[in-house]
Amino acid sequence: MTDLVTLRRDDNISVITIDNPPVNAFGVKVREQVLAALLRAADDAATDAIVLRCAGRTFIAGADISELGKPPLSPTFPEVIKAIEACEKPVVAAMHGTALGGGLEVALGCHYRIALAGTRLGLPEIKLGIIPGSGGTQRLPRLVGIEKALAMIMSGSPIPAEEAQASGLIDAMVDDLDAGALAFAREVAARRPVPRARDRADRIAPFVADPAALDAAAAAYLKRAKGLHAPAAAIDSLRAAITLSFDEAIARERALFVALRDGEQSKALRHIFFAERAAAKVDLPAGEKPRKVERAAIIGAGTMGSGIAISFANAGIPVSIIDLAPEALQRGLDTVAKTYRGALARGGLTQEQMDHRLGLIKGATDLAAIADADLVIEAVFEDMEIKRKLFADLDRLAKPGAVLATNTSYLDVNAIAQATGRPQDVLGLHFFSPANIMRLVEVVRAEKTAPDALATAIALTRTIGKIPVVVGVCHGFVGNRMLRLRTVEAERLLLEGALPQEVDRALTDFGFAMGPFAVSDLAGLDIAWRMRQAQGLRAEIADRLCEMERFGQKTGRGFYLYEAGSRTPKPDPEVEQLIVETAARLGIARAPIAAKDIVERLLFPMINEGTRILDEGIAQRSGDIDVIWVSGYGFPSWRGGPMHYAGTVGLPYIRDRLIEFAVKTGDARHRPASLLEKLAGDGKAFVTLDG
Ligand code: T1G
Repeated sequence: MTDLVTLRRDDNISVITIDNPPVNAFGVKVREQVLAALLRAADDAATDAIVLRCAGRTFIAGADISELGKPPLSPTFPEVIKAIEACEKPVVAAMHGTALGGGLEVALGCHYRIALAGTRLGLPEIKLGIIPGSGGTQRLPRLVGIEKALAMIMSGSPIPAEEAQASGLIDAMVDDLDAGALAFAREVAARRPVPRARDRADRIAPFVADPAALDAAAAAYLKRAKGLHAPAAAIDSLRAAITLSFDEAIARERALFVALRDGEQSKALRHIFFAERAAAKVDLPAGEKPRKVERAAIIGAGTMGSGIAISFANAGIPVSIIDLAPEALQRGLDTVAKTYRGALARGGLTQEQMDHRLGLIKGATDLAAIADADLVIEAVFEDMEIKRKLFADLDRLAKPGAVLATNTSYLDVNAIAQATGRPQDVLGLHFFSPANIMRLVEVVRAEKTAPDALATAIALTRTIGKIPVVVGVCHGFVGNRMLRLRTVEAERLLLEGALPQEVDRALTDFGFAMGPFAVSDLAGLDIAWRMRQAQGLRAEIADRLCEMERFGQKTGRGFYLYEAGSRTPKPDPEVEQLIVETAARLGIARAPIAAKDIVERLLFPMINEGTRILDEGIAQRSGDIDVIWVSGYGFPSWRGGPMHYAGTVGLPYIRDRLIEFAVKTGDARHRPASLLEKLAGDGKAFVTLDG
């Protein structure tokens, strides 16, 4: 036997150990060797019971996701699980770490399940656009009931071992996995027949008697499943559990799983899974390590600063919020406390956790308070002179080797770095608002940023639960630079014939959570207005709305109307009139625009800009751009981000449309980027550049 799976015997118990780092994914080689080990143990006269466990940091974390895009290889998951379940000797799954997806399905095929305290168990398939394809939708409800299974399968979120035990998913929790597993196996070694999940009927009985109850229970989940195929398939598969025989239901589950696995949505979501992980990679020169970060300091107690501070405290890292204005500091600290109280009220954390986290956040009104911080994040007003002056002060006050980060969303990080005598320690950490919730962070690598400073920023942002993506310096970095094109185009569409609600609807139907005009109203129109003024730019409609003091939700009027206390946008005839009059004044003949054309006008120019960003090396991979758009800008994850989506549309079509847009608008930026022309000509997709 090779080293992926080992079989040893401890007296009358055979122990099968999987050792396939990093997460013991159940790839074909592992499946082959587990099956062989199982058959040997089953045949071994000296063995009374079998333990299945894993070495390393976790029990099987599921299928090898990279195998899902390839033809299935034998022995398949269902074949191995069937063999385990059919074994006449008791098989005990001994779990630790994260037992996920196919990993949990293997455990469900075992006759008993025990877990180390701290283990998390779940079926996250839905997050990959698939359903559990190896019995999960059949065996789980037989152990925990339909309602609990529904919750686990539809959310994809793992549950802790305690909850798993309370719900009947596991038989015991242990503090020492090896000793506990052997003891448990000895206890059940003589029991016959072995208990098999497939034979259990008691937990699903209420729904077998009343199958319509499933639809009622499923309705709330399906409502949230906008655009996604997997949730409805999961319900179908659960319905099979209560209306078909076990074997028929297993076949139904497999068919549903295979159709999803081979579909575009799962492909897109798997792309995002790997792209998220790739985006956080930097090659460090040999021997270099990330610097230690034990304390952080945030400068600026605004919405951004307090949100960032909360993220640190949530991860258990002491953090100071510094604001020179005492009232501003107090407001920031109040925001933090209010956020925690809200979470407490919603049951998101305990009083003890809240007290602990609040205790990690200290306020100060003196910059000298950064002296002991290993990482300083500036989140003050977006103004180059203010930032340069601040960084000159940081240079004087910060301890040697501290990483100095700016949260600017547009400005030149090189120029900010030059205000210090230590540009190697300076980089950008572009958080998104609200910073305690949004997971994306653009980690901006400036010209002189040292590799270990960059690695520190990446490691740290991962520690606080964010998704870091490394980008280079340019105006607006990756996300906002692309967004700018969409914003300009959205305005043009108004003048050419669309209304704000039509533009927004086209994008929400595409899968975005919100359309561009609803987003502008939420963010406040005045911010972009001020920025346009600073750059000498004009937006006919948005500028006029600002002149009318229609700043969006905060003034109750923007592109839409908002009734008092409501966040629901309502179309406003006054805005329509403004649009019609402006178009007439500019000599533009308005005509209806189809939703498909709206989507293409908004997204193709962004894809074009994304291509330039790649060509300039501002983003390292097309997948990085996709991660930015999915995790920071609401691009539907099941479309895989703009660059992946471009591949599904076809680059030649996008090129041709861009040429039309350039002619129609007279905007030279819409001429296809040279790299886009090249890829379209060669019949290639962006991923081929990613290596
Ligand atoms: N397959 C392949 N590679 C995987 C993997 C997987 N299932 N899980 C993780 N990796 C790689 C990952 O790309 C990274 O690689 C490294 O492992 C560490 O991961 C039949 C079909 C387990 C909670 O969805 O949720 O079973 O970048 O950085 O933060 O019905 O990984 O280092 O080269 O994320 O400690 C269901 C996915 C599959 C679990 C660990 N399973 N994984 O988190 O490390 S579908 C999942 C995770 C399925 C069945 C169906 C997390 C983790 P690299 P990491 P982490």
